[in-house]
Amino acid sequence: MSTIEERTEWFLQDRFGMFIHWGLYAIPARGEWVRGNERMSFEQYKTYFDEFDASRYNPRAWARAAKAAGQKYAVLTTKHHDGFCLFDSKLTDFKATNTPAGRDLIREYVEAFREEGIAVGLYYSIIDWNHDDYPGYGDRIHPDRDNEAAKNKPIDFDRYLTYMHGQVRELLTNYGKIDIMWFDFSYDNMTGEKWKATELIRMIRSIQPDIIIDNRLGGDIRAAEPEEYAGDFYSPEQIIPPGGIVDVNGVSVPWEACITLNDNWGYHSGDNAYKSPKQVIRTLVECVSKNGNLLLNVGPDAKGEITRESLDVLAEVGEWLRLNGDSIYGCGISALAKPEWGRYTQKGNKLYAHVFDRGVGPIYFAGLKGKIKRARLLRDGSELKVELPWMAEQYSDIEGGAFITLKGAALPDENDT
Ligand code: FHN
Repeated sequence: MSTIEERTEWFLQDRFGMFIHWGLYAIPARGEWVRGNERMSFEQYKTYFDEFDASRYNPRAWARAAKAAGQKYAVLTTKHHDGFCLFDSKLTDFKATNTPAGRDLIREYVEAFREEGIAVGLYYSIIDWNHDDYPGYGDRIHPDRDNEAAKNKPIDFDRYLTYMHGQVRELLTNYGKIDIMWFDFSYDNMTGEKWKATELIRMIRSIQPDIIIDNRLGGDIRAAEPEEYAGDFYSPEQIIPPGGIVDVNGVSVPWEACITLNDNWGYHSGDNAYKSPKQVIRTLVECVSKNGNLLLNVGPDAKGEITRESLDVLAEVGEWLRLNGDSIYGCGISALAKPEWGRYTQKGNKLYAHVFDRGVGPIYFAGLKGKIKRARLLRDGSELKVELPWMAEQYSDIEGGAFITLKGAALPDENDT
């Protein structure tokens, strides 16, 4: 069997992906937790099932938007906590092929993104409010079990696990090569073997040996001997871990920060808090400067369209990456201390300087005296005169990430001035 390093090599090269949360919840347009938060009964929620027509769903347009944004992989929700399946599962009737949409939305997604050369990931919620044998948890009990009688309804959790494992098998058998399996999420004592996670992981790897899997079945990828189900990458959410993520030996582990483009995962009609292109670029640079990936989320509307606001931000980020992508793809952490004015990313002996907070006067490069072979502005390839330790005045702002070729791969000594 391949190692985590072998399986994640392409993933750590690609660095930037598109997360997509889409489903029935886009109709009420109050986020993907709307059924749970508002304790909707099945009957209430089924009204959305009966009208879901995906009439403007065009996954090729989604794939082109991701490509234009410089995103090299994507992860789409196949089933969220509400239990609604975007794929033609033989194990349930609560699926897109039984709605007015009448289509296997996952098949179309996989085909469209592959045709655009984008790696495909599938998100699958191990929480399922729609399944009679799923217990719900904590104060987020199963929406249908909000009353005393329902709360004490007998369930057969093993029957739920047979269903859950069966659907994962369907997803990894029926749609060709899948690059990422993105589970969501373990909690409290519902973790690890409570999901029969070892059995599940072994089944997955027997069907798709090269697939990479996130860490949300439980276990700890940072442990000296991680559980078999601990996955291949860590998935911090709405946060960039301050020092990146390392194992007990201080060695970086693969990680990916999943972050919303506005404030919601699923479509929310009142949410206009979109991050600016510059904020997204800085977030991406920060992730890569700490050896991490960024999975940036969009929530398409009830008809299947990514919002105009999202598309505009993605397009501008893509233009920056068109000019500066060498400082992101295949790059990672530098041994140099973080400079006051921004961040470094590095690939071999190429150091990339991202200036975020330029003070007055020239830019100071601590520790690089006598270490630089040449310096260029990525945006236009122009030469940067570097009278070390100062960078000449003409260097401007983040849109022009610079690269500096270090003499040999030797990194400067910390005490160099
Ligand atoms: O509850 C979900 C939430 O709706 C969303 O899917 C995020 C994305 O990572 N995961 C869970 C919250 O951690």
